[in-house]
This record gives sequence, C-alpha cells and structure tokens, in this order.
Amino acid sequence: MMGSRSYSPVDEEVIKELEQIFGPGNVSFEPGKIRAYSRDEVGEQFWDRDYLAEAVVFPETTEQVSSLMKLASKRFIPVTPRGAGTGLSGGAVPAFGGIVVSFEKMNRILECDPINLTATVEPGVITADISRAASSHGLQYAGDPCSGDASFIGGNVAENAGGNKVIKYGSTGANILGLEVVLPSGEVTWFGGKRRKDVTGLDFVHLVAGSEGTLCLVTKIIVKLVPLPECIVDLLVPFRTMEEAISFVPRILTEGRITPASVECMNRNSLEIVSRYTGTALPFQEAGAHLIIQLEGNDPEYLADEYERLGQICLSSGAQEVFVADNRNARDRLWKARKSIAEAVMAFSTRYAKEDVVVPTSEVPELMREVDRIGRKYGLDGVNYGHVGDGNIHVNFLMEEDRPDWKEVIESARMELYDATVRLGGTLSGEHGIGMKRRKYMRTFLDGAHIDLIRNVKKAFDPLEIMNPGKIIE
Ligand code: 2HG
Ligand code: ZN
Repeated sequence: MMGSRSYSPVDEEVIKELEQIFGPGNVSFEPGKIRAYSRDEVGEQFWDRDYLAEAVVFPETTEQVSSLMKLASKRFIPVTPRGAGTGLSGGAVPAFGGIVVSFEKMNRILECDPINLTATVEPGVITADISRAASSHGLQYAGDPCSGDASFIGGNVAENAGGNKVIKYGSTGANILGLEVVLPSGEVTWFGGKRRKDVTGLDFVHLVAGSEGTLCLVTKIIVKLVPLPECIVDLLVPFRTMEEAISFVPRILTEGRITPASVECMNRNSLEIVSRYTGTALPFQEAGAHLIIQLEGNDPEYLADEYERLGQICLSSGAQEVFVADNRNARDRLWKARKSIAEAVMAFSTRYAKEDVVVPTSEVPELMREVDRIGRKYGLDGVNYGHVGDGNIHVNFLMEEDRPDWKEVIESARMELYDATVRLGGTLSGEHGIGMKRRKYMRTFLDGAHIDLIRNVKKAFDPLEIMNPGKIIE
C-alpha cells in the first residue's frame, strides 16, 4: 500500500552529507523550490494529497550521483529522478518524500560523432538541442516528442517518449544505443555503446528505456543520429469525419508508397480549443478532423511529385482540401497549433481525463467510435488527437467545471475506454508512461505473471526499493 512504507527522513546528518557531496549551492530545502520540483504536468487536482520531496539536489557529475545513491542506500531514503518536469504520468512526483534529483545541471552535449552517427549527451540536455548541435554535420536526432523544445533527453529515455515521428523513426528506445547508469547501490556501469549490434548479455538499454527511473539513474546517453533531410513538406488535410481521416492513413503507405515522417490527426474539438487558446482562426471550419502528413527528402522536385500524388489520393478518398505547407513559416504555424493542444486543454479545463491509449492501427476507427459513444453517454466533450500513424490517440474527455461528481464520472468514462482498448488489442500508455497516475490500472492490461515479473526485475536492480518507489506497479 502506498504511504505505508517507512523510509528514513532526510535528517540533519543526511543534510550535512548531501552538502558535502553537492556543495551547499546544489542542495535545496526551500519550500517554494521543493513544491515546484515535486510535480510534473499532471494537475495537482488529480492527486489524493500533497506529495513533496524533503530535499532537491542538482548533480553536476556522475560521481556525485553515485555518492548520492550510496548515501540513499545506507540511510534507506527514496530517490526520485527528475528531468524538465514535462511528464504526464506523475513519474517525477516523489511518492514517499525523500530526495528529488534534478538533472538540469548535467546538460552538456559531450560529443557529436559524424562517423559513428552518434551523439553522447548528459540527461539534462533539452531534446531539440541535440538536433541543433548535430545540424552542423548535416545530421539530426530523430526523436521528436511534442515537448521536445522543453523536455530533457533523460526524461525521454525514462518514459520511452514517442511523439510525432515514431511512424518513421521509432520511439526514444529505438533512437538510443548506450547508457551510462548509476545503480541504486551507487555502482556505475554502461549498457550498450556506440555499436549498432549487441547481443552480449541482456538488452538492458531497452529495459531501462521506459522504466521511469525505477531501476537506475541514467547519467550519459548515446543517441543515434540520422541524416537531416534537405526539404520537408507538411500537408494539412481536412476530412468530413474522423472516421474518414483515420481510414485514409494506411493508404499513404500502400497506395502512396511513402513512409511519411509523421501522420497526426486532430478532431474538430482539438482545433477549436487550440484556436481559442492561440487566438487564430480554424483552417477549415467544416471539417470533422484534420490529418497532418509530413514528407521529407533531399530533392525538392521529387518531393513535390510525391506530395502531389499523395494529395490526389487524399482527394479521391474524401479529403475536402489539401493545404501544402512547404515553407518554414507555414510549417511552424501548423505544428505550433498541433503541439499546443495539450496546453490548451489544461488552460481551459481542470476537469478532464487525459489518456494515452494505443491500439493496432487497424482498430483506431473502432476505438474512435467507442470514444464518441462514451463521450455521449457521460456528456463529455472529446478533444481527441494524436499520433494516428502509430495507433496512439490522446483521448481527452472534458467536462464542465461545476459538476460535483466529476471524479466519478471521469473514472467511469475512463474504465469504459480501457475496456474497449483491451478488447481491441490495445494498451494503457503509448508514450506518457504509467508513473503514479496509471499504476492502479495495470491489472486491467497485464496479467499476474507479467506484473510479478516486473516486480522481480525491479528487485534485481533495486532490492531496497529506494529508486523512484510507488511508480508503475502498486
Ligand atoms: C502530444 O502529443 C503530447 O501533444 C501531449 O504527447 C498530449 O497532453 C497530451 O494529451
Ligand atoms: Zn503525444
């Protein structure tokens, strides 16, 4: 049971040791800071109580992280790693108090290696900065979570963040080759490296990706770099209904014979809320849903042929229009709208279910029918959008602010969504993670044998259960 574990407090002696390890400037007990570093993007209205760290530390080196874990093991104090706080599952919320480790000062890009096509970075590097650094070599880091301008690569690894380009490049896990980690005992080791193949032992790189800081702390990351395309074009394609938009997606590959870099969808409510938030008009008022399809290449003429062909296929499949954003300005405006939907929901509402389910792409139309049915049944507005190219839809059920039974209603709607997701062969989270927010639903999606195995793997890494306890499983 959460709350029943009795870890040791961060007492005077521990404080002294922390100050010795980090220097007094890199340890904070200041209440404002403690509060700010004890939360992520999950609204506090969703927690049953305040979850606050007792101290926040700001390491600058792997050695300091190692000393911290030795101290935490010796004193039996829980440690919660934190990236930029953009998480959406409460992964960085200290469930049992203890010490929050903010990686913001471990923010160096240590190397871009254009021969091995890798960059070696510290966990506190802002994700988009890796591509900025790699661009002078004609390369980029292809992981592109919607929060890439703010989130840290370390947080992306912890959550195995997905985002917009998974259809072509995969989630964070597919874009990393090696990790330097500090085990809960304080030992430092490497999993993987600059090599492209590795079956020497178990694949711990991809076990750690998505483990939400519950197994070890990541202190260096070797990411893959890929060639930076010279031309990028985004098509904005309105369809009459969400169903038509979604059903079109497989044809991009089968008829268009194109692997797009992104295929995103936004239903009408998503566009309405984001245009209210940003103060800009809707691009195509009558549409029930829009797709954004991104194509990339090096030859502008070839790319133009490709998008014209795809545009024709769209129009013959019921698209109402095909808008082409082929310059930086137009593309930036489009993506700003898409990437601001999550913020817009949080700006206008405090009563919502924010979901991250994934189903096989063939089942997305049925999932969306279920979402509409559930919304109607409970009187909820569905702001539904996301990474339709990989079957990962962010279902957001919004309700009026003054409904006293909001928690129960949202919970009932959520459980119906989960039942439908299971029935369609889907799962609980594609990219936001389980954290503290979704732990109680794990048994709806995974059987007992699976959950026991997670528990045992956790024990093998962290026998004392001091590494981000209270996350993933109950
Ligand atoms: C996105 O795709 C992000 O915009 C955030 O994953 C989604 O907060 C959300 O619902
Ligand atoms: Zn997303």
